[in-house]
Amino acid sequence: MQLGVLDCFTAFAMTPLLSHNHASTRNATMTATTLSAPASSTQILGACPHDCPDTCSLLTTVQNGIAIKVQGNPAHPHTAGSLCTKVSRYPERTYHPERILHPLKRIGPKGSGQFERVSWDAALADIAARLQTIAARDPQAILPYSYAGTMGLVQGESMATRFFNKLGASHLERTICAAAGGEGLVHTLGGKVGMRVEFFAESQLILIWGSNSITSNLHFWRYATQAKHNGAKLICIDPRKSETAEKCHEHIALLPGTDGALALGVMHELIQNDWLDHDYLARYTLGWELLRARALTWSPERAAAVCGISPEQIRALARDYGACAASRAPAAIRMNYGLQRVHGGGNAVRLIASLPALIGAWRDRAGGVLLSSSGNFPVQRAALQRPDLLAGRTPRTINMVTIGDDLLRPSSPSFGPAIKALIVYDSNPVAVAPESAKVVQGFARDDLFTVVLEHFQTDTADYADYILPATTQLEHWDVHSAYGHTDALLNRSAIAPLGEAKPNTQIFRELAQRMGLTDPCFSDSDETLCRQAYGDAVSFDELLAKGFATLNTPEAPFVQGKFPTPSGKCEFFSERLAARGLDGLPDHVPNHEAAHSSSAYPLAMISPPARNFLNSSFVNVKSLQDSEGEPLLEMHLDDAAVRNIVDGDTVRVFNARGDYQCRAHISARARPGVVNGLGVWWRKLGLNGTNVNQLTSQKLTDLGHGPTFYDCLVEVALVVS
Ligand SMILES: Nc1nc2c(c(=O)[nH]1)N[C@H]1C(S)=C(S)[C@@H](COP(=O)(O)OP(=O)(O)OC[C@H]3O[C@@H](n4cnc5c(=O)[nH]c(N)nc54)[C@H](O)[C@@H]3O)O[C@H]1N2
Ligand SMILES: Nc1nc2c(c(=O)[nH]1)N[C@H]1C(S)=C(S)[C@@H](COP(=O)(O)OP(=O)(O)OC[C@H]3O[C@@H](n4cnc5c(=O)[nH]c(N)nc54)[C@H](O)[C@@H]3O)O[C@H]1N2
Ligand SMILES: [Mo]
Repeated sequence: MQLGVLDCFTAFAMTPLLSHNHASTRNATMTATTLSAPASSTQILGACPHDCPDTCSLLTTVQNGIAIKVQGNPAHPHTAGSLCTKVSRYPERTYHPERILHPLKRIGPKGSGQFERVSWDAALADIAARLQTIAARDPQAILPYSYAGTMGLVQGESMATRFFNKLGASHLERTICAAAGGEGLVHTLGGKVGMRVEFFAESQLILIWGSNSITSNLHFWRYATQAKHNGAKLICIDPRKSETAEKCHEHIALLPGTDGALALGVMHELIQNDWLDHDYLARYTLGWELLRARALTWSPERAAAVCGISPEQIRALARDYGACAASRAPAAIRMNYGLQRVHGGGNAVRLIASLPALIGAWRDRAGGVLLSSSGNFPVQRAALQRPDLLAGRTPRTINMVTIGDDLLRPSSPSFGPAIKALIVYDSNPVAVAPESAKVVQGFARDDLFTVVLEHFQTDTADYADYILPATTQLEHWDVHSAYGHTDALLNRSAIAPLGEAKPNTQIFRELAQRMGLTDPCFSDSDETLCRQAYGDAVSFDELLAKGFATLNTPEAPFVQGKFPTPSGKCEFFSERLAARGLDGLPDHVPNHEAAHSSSAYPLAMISPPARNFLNSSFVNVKSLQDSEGEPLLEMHLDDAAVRNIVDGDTVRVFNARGDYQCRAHISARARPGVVNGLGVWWRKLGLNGTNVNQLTSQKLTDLGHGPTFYDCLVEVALVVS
C-alpha cells in the first residue's frame, strides 16, 4: 500500500499510543509464511459492532497476527462471557475467501457484478473527480447512504459525515429501523430511556412485546431466564410463535400492527377493575383523564376483534398486569422494534410505554419498560460530525426508506436535483430497503455514479461503479454506545487490515484530501475521533483499561416522575404532537394494509430476523447459511391446505409490488392469516433472484417517517414445476 500524507492518521498510528502488540502483525495475512512465524498469542479487547441491543464486549485471540478466536468477555457483566452463534463466527467472516481486499472498478453492465482490480490511487482520483463535477453544479445531487453495518461512533458517522457536511451533500434521514418507536418514546417518556436491563432479573412479570429476544437480544434473555427461575411469569406478544414465545408461559399471537388496540384493551380492564396507582397517575402523568376516556371505548371485545385473538386473552393479560398494581410485584415490559414496523408503530409504542405509569410500575427498579437505552449516552455528536461544516447551508433530506422512489425522481423544484451520486457504506440497501424492484431500477440507472464501501460483494455492491474495501471490526478502532444496556465500549483493532482494506474513516480522509478539503478536522486520527466520541463525559482511560465503562444512570429512573419530557411527566397527552396538528393522545392506528382488508392479498406477511443472520450480514457465511438452510416462508397448515401447498413446496409469494419465490415451511410458528418470511437473505441467493423486500412497501409510519416492513399483504401460490 502506498502511504499517502494522511496515512499517518490511520488506525495504525494509534498502535504505539494505545500500546498493544499489533505493530509486528502489520502485514499479516493468512499465509503459510506468517503461520510459521514464532507463536505469540494475545487477547485483544473489542466491542461487537452489530446492530443489536446487546453490544457485547469481545475478546479476540490473536496468534501470529491472525485472529483465531472471538469470544465474549467474561469480565463484562452484560456479555458474561458468551456470544451469539453468528458473532462467534466473526473470524470466519473476516477471513472469508470472498472478502473484498482491494478496490474494484465496474467493467460490465450495472448489476452484472463484473469488476476489475484497480489501485487505490486510480480509484480515489476518479471518484474525487466525478464527485467534484457533480458538486460543482449542485452538491445536493450527492447522497450518502449508510446505516448500521457498524454501530461504531467513529467508523459509522464521524469522518464520513464531516465529508458530506463540507460538500453540502443531501442529508439522509436514517429511519429504516427504529424511528417510529424512537419518536413514540420521546413523546411519552421523553427520550430513548427506560429500565436498566439487568433489573429484569428481579421482575415478577415480564411482557416480551414485539421481540424475539432469543434471536435478537440474547443477553436480555439471560436476565429474563433468571427472573423465570425466581418465579416470574413471562408472556410473549408476537404474531409469530418465535423461539422466545415457545419458552414463555404464555403467548398472545395477535395480528401484525394491532398492538395499540391490545394496549388499549388492557387499559380498559385496568380502569374497569381499578387496578391503578392513582397516586402515581396524579403526580407523575399528564393527560390521564383524556387517555382514560379513550381507553374506555376499547372493550376487550372491540380490541380482540382488531387483534384477531379472544377477549379472554386480553382480560387475562390485564389481570396479570393489574395484579402487580395491587401486590406491588415488579412488572416489566421488554419491547423491541418488531412491533413498530407498521403504520401505527409510533402510536403503539406510545400506548405500551404508557402502561407502567397506570399501575405505578416505575416505583420499582424491576418495573417499567425498556425499548431502547440509547438516550442515556452522552455522545458528542457535534464534535464527531461537525455540523458547522455546513456553513449555514441546509441541504434537502432524503428518507432512506424511500430510496427506491427517490432514485427514480427527476430534478424538480420541489425535489431539487435528481440524485447523481450515491456513496454507500455500512448498509446493503438493495437487499434491505423496501420495494426492491424500484430500488434495483434506481441503482441500475446508467447516469448514477455509485461507490460502495464494503467487506463483500453484496447485492448493492453489484451495482457499484467502484467497490472500496473496508476493514472489519477486528481491523480498526472504535467507540460504541448501546441501545440495550448502559455501558460504553471501546474496540481495539486486533489485527492489521487485510489486503488493502481501509477503515471508513481513512477512506473519507483520503477522499477529502483528493477533493482539496483542507479543514484540520479531516486530519483527526482515529484515536482523536475515539476520544472525541464522549469527550470528558466517559473516562477514556477506563475504556482503555477495561474495554467498557458503565454510565452513571439511576437504578429506578422514574420512581418520582422526572421524565425528560417538557412537562417532566409521563405524557399520555403530548402537546408537542398536538402542536404539529397530530393527535396528542395515542390511539390504535390500523395498518396501511390491514389483515382481511383485501381479497386479492388475503395474507399478512411479516419478515422478522432469522436467528443466524444480522439483517443481511452473515448471509454469506457458510456455516451460518447452512444453519438457516434456504429462504423460507412459514405458513399455518390451514393457509397452506386451501392452496394445496405442502411442506417443502416451492411457492410464489406476491402482491402488486412484485413476486418472490421460496420454500414453504408448514409450521406451528405461523398463525392463521399471517405468513412469516424470515429475513434478510441476499437477493442473489434467492430462488428467483429476489428476497422478501420485493413485496414490502415504501409507505411510512405514523411517527418518525419509519418503514412498514411488517405491514404488507400478500397471496401465496404453489409453483408447479
Ligand atoms: N439474530 C439477529 N439479531 C438481530 C437482528 C437480526 O437481524 N438477527 N436485527 C437487529 C436489529 S437491526 C434490530 S433493530 C434489533 C431488534 O430487532 P427486531 O427486528 O425488533 O427483532 P426481534 O426482537 O426479533 O423482533 C421482531 C419480533 O417482532 C415480531 N413482530 C412482527 N410484527 C409484529 C407486530 O405487529 N406486533 C408484535 N407484537 N410483534 C411483531 C416478529 O415476529 C419478531 O419475533 O435486533 C437486532 N438483533
Ligand atoms: N423485510 C425486512 N427488511 C428489513 C428488516 C426486516 O426486519 N425485514 N429490518 C430492517 C432493519 S431493523 C434494519 S436496521 C435494516 C438494516 O440494514 P443495514 O444497516 O443495511 O444492515 P445489513 O444488511 O446488515 O448491511 C450492513 C452492511 O454493512 C457492511 N459493513 C459492516 N461493517 C462495515 C464497515 O465497517 N464499513 C463498511 N464500509 N461496511 C461495513 C456489511 O458487510 C453489510 O453488508 O434492514 C431493514 N430491512
Ligand atoms: Mo434494526
